Parts: sequence; C-alpha cells; structure tokens
Amino acid sequence: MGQQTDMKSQASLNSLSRRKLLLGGVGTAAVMLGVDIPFLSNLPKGLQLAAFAGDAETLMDDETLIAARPGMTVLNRRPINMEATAHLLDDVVTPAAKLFVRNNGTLPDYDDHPAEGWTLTIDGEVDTPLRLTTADLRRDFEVVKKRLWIECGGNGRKYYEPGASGNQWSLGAVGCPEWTGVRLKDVLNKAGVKPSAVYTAHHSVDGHLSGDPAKVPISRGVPIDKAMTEDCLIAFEMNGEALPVLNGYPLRLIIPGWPGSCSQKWLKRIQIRDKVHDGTKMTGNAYRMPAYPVSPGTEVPKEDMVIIHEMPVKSLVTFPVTGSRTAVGKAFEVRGHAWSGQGDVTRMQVSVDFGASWRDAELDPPQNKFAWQQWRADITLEKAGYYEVWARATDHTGIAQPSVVPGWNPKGYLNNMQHRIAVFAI
Ligand SMILES: Nc1nc2c(c(=O)[nH]1)N[C@H]1C(S)=C(S)[C@@H](COP(=O)(O)O)O[C@H]1N2
Ligand SMILES: [Mo]
Repeated sequence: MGQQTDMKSQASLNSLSRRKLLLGGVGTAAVMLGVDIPFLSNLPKGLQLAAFAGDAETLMDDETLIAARPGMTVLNRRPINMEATAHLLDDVVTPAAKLFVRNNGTLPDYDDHPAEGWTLTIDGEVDTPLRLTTADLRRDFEVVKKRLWIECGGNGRKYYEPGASGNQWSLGAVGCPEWTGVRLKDVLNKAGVKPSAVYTAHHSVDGHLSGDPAKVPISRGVPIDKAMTEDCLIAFEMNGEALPVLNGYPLRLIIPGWPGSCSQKWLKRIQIRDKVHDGTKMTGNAYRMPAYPVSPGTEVPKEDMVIIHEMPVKSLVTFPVTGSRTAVGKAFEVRGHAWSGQGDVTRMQVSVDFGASWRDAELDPPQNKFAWQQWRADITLEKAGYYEVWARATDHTGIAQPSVVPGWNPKGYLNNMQHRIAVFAI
C-alpha cells in the first residue's frame, strides 16, 4: 500500500500532462514512478509494469480518462457520460476506448478505497455473510469469461417526443466487451441465500454529485431469481485487462439482458433483501415503464409504473458509416450487431426502400448467451441517388424492432427503433 501512495504523490508532483503519461506508454513509466528503470529496454513489448497493472488509471484525472476515448461523444463531464457513434462500434468485442460510460456521480476516491485490498461484502438474507477480496473471488470460485452486451436503459432517449429529462443518448450507449469474473450465483450460494430473499441491493463507493457523503448516486438491485441465473457475473476484467476505472475498477456486476443500471460498478456490497430494494434510482419513475401503453406526454400514476426487466430486441448498422458513397451497380457489405434481453435474435433483415420490402441478412449465433450477434448483407444499388439502409432484428419470441419510436414513456426508456443509415449511390 505504501508503494501505491508513493506512486500517487510522485505522479502528482511531476508536471507532465497526465494525458502524455497515458499515451506515452511504458517509456514514460519511469517518470511516473519517479525512479529510473535500469532494465527497461529488456521489458518485452506490450508488457505492462507490474507496479501499474490495473492501477495506472486511478492516478489520472477525469479529463485524462475522457481524452483516452477519442471520437466518443461526451454528453456530460460531471458526471462523466459518453457514448459511441454507431460506426465506432464495428468491433465484435468492444474495446474500452469505444465503450460508453454512464456515471451518476463522481469517481470513487481510490485513496480512501484502494483497489488493493478491495473487499466485497455479501450480507442481508444469507446464512453466512461473506467478505471477499478480489483474490478470494479468483481463488474460491470458478473464473469464467463471457461476452456480454451492456446497454443503458435510456439509450435512444433523444428521439422521444415530447422529450424526457436525462442524458440525451442517441444510439451509442451500448457495447459488448468480454468480461472475466465469477458467477454471482456461485458467490450467493456460498453465502447461502435464505428463503426470505426477494431482491438484491447493490452498493458502491462512487460519490454523490452534491458531495454529501450520506447520499449515493445509484443503488439498484434485481429479483433474486435473476441474480441466481447462470449469466450474471461479478467481473474483475474487461477484454483481458483490469476493468477500466470508468467502467468500475476493480469490481463490478454484469447483469446481462437488463438495463445497464443493474450492473453496479465499483461494487463493494451486495445486500440480500426480503423486499424489493428501495435504493437510489429504484423508486419514482427511475427505470420504470408504464404498465400499459400511454399517449405521449401522459402523466402516469406512480402505482402504474413498473420496474424494467429485459431490454428489447435491437440492432445497429456499424458499417458503412452513415453518409457513405457507393458505386452504382456494385455490391457493398453492410454489417452490424443485434441483441435482445429476451434471448437470441433469430432473424435480421435489411431494407433499402424505406421499409417497403425486406431481405434477410446473414446472422451469426451468439458466442455465448447475451453476446451480441453479428450480421451482414451484400447490397447493390442499381440507380444513382439517395438511399437509406434500414436494419431490423427479430428475436426468438417473434418480436421485431419498430420502424418508428416505440411506446412513449415518461423517462424515455427502451427506444429500440430500427437503425437507419444514409447511402449515396454515385
Ligand atoms: N456505482 C455505479 N454503478 C453504475 C452506475 C453508476 O453511476 N454508479 N451507472 C449505471 C448505469 S445507469 C449504467 S447504464 C451502467 C453503465 O456502465 P458503463 O459505464 O460501464 O458503460 O453502469 C451502471 N452502474
Ligand atoms: Mo443507464
């Protein structure tokens, strides 16, 4: 611990811009450590210094962390909220630099809560409360790796009319990294869930924007049945590296298929409750939808607002970028991803005539349950002019994406309207 504190003070002493430190890689590591590294030239290329593994980002300020995701659209800096544009999301496995960030508060203070020695407490309606370090998790439970998409419940909010308050996400508050962690259910089984268990409650150490330590930015939970499914993870790695600070370093939940808000970052405690959790953003209209369709602008009685569970079927066109040009009469590839909180996507279709006719695209099965699926289609435009490619996914329940904004709701959640890109044939 002493060494980490030293590193921090060294880092804050030196006058180099932190962005340079970040982008400079290992060469600037000596500057950051504040000491010479005699054998630095022997360090195999691509290998990080052990002193930095995972911790380097905790030394960086918000602006440096934002700058490390170039091309992302920054909606807010306090709290940090940033999203990708569709064509940035072309990778099958979303790299950290292209993953959206949705913070409700300020980043944890890693001086008060150092990653080394970080513990996760499991308590409440369990037989044996547990307190586990990341090392305990790795040692005592099966470590699994899964590609799981995560999407903010408010992705697409911007297109609702009348508009809803909250981040005006367009399409890019979604991504599908590969997570390494342990199954939430294995950990809960070790603690022994009592028959009285109804809901989980997730607790973290990010700060409330007001600065009031008694307030928390977000604390959500899920029904115990969802928590006990095969696919929920307590994750400590993303894409084979320690979690990025912005995405929950050193520990987070991934509750696949449900709104991203269930996937608590900087996870410190999972409390098992004997009733539906009433933490911050569990009550009021937060992450709730009207129990029945309402006309735009309706004020829905509180008791008719229900907690969102599964996210709807959705897809993106990630290539080509909207506004691209293509040669008349020559085939070009259109591709992207599709996903659904209900399970697998079973059909993917594209239209180039504003939805009048559709043809099937090729669709891959998911790498694992809740991994987004890749699709592609070859398209030939026979006449010069302006076209739009519309993409439509259908999931195994037979539900397809709508061509227009779906059911209006007070907080602008669950917009799974078809994605459209413009293409000029010349
Ligand atoms: N502790 C904590 N966990 C959190 C949040 C937060 O603000 N604080 N935001 C939630 C919301 S609303 C979403 S959509 C996801 C976003 O995950 P990401 O920032 O890693 O993409 O994290 C969730 N977990
Ligand atoms: Mo979210």
